[in-house]
Amino acid sequence: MIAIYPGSFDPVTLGHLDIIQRGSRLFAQVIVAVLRNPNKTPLFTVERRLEQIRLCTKHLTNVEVDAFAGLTVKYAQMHGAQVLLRGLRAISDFEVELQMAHTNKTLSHDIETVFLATSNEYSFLSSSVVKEIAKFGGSVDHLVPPHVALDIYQCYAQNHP
Ligand code: COD
Repeated sequence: MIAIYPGSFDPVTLGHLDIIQRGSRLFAQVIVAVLRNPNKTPLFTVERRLEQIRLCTKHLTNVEVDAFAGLTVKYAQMHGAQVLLRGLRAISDFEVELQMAHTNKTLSHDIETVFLATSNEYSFLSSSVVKEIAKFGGSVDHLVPPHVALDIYQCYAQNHP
């Protein structure tokens, strides 16, 4: 079975990576799909995010990393995927994720959303938390892969000389 793991990944965190690793054990192929979203101003370009994710997933032979625009279910259909993989942290995630899963179900009946519960140690972790900490000069070494931490420090050093 092919699963799409769609998201913003701005930037990819150890929480995302945990879902990717566990998903890769459950599905024949996992495609991590980064949304090109013209309505948001991200910290990293889509191309940089693709590189960041590729670097930390290169040991997972059944994981691919790609960018997409438009509807996730259309992208999933184009790739013959049957599953949308998502992570769940808290009740707040549940409301948003359930709405998204139901919406996607109305768009394509054949595609199922599968949720993986966050691992305990990452239950608080989000890309926004990482950016907030880094913005105020804190360390994010324990929250993202090392090469992503370097990118983040560089980015904020440039923004705040
Ligand atoms: N532990 C476990 N899971 C986590 C963690 C963590 N620490 N951190 C994040 N996650 C999970 C999130 O819950 C989510 O499931 C996934 O990882 C990706 O998270 P983000 O924040 O990088 O990405 P999102 O949630 O902003 O992605 C939203 C989409 C891009 C998937 C969505 O907007 C979308 O599908 N857009 C395309 C348009 C579309 O199809 N719309 C119709 C559906 S509403």
